Amino acid sequence: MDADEGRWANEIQNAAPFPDYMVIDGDRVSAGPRDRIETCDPGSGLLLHHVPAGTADDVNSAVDAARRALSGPWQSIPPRSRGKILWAIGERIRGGLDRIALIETLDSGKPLRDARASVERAADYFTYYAGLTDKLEGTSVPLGRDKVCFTERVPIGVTGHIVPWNVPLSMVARGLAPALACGNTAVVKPAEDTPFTAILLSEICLEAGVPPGVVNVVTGTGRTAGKALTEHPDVRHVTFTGSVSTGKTVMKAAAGHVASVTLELGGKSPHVILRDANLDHAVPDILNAVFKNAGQICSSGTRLLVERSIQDALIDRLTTKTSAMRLGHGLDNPDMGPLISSRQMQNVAGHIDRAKERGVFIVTGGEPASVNGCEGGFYFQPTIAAPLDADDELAWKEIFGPVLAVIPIEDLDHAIEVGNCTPFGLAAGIHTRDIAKAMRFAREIEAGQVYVNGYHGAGDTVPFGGMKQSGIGREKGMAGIEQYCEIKSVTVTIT
Ligand code: TXE
Repeated sequence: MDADEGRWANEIQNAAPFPDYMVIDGDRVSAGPRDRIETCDPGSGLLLHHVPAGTADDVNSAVDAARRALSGPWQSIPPRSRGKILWAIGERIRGGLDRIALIETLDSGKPLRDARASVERAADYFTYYAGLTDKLEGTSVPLGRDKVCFTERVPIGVTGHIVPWNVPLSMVARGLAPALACGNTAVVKPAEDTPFTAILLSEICLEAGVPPGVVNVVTGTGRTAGKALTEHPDVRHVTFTGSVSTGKTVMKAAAGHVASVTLELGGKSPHVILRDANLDHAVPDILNAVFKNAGQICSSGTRLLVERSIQDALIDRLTTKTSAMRLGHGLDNPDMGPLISSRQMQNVAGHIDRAKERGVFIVTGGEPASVNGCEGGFYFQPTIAAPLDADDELAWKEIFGPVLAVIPIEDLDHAIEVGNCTPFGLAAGIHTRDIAKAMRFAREIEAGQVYVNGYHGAGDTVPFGGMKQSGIGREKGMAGIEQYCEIKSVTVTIT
């Protein structure tokens, strides 16, 4: 072991113990004779620890526990008290921020400052939805003198949450907090690569007063544990974030027992730069939109649609900044961290190699990167490909890595046409000083969220979700509640 490898081994040792169990009905369930799934630190490639490879039987136990908890003490806790428990979860997450963020960085590779921000975001989801528990009111419907009709919002029941690896804790919290606020119970299946913070969160829930069985975590593969969860007839709603193809599988499985779904899938979001844009402001925003989390964000601004007259100047400025970006281990707070796994690195490299074979010009980057002291890590250079035809594969396929595809456009109409020409409809951004153009873009672009002069400009209180193949349903904000309640009407005839 060389000195640098020794440093990362020490960091991992200091962060231990990692939670290596599932949480079912409030109990820790360790691997025992089951297979285990190993997870590693993407920054160094070193083994972190392992978790149980949960089976269909584990999922059955967790769903049974969640079903019992639904009709148990959870239901008799008044809404305001439920809100206090959610608030306490948020506070406990904040109290554990240093350790949770450290584990999130080691497990996902993201820079520590981003891990800290996403742990805070997770806490914010709980405090936001804590305030809603006693405001989930119904309506009354006028049916005439001899009838009284009212509606109430009731929980759906057991909810399944299948979570990806790119923003692990915050994505669990994004679904779990509104699900609990509405009085549901939950079974969470974290991603194979990043299981630890979901387990920590389930224990925080117990400490904050959530009764056993309300929040269960089954670790394991998508093929086994994920599949069993989506096919379970007692799971009434599935919240899934991940790839389009797995999303379709999840939707089919849920259809088997007519469960509802929230799907947050892929994207290839257009970021339009018109010639009147303030480039001093746009350049850092473009880079943040595409390279944050090493490009592993579904809503990243990966397609840069640039008005032709400013294309060369803008590419020069982006290239200078991009080639100076510092890659490194997440604990060193670099400009950009590693990709999640060698599999993801090979995916990204494959896209770029095929593009090069087609003759696509890579302005900067385009290769796996070697980072001093992190030789085992999964780093890829921040990459710009320009200029691209809108129908080149690199310009419309999701890559989920640090790759910016630059496509020249003639004017706003052309930008809208090119912007809408993918199967996705997740996010879109525009930089312009012309408010009329910005508003027309916002109206005509097919995207669940539009950012004007500041990508990723919203937050956890703003509804988030996709159009077209980017998904179904909305998470975050008030809209996030809708997925987790049923509306029941009661009509009384006055006799
Ligand atoms: O995703 P999967 P993967 C995209 C991104 C990435 C690609 C592949 O383009 O390159 O997906 O990543 C669980 N039934 N996104 O393979 O397969 C799995 O265990 C039930 C976009 O990681 O979608 C994990 O917990 N569950 C994205 C989760 O689904 C199943 C975030 C996601 O895995 C399952 C991540 C099954 N049959 C990747 N198969 C975003 N929208 O933010 C797998 N899973």
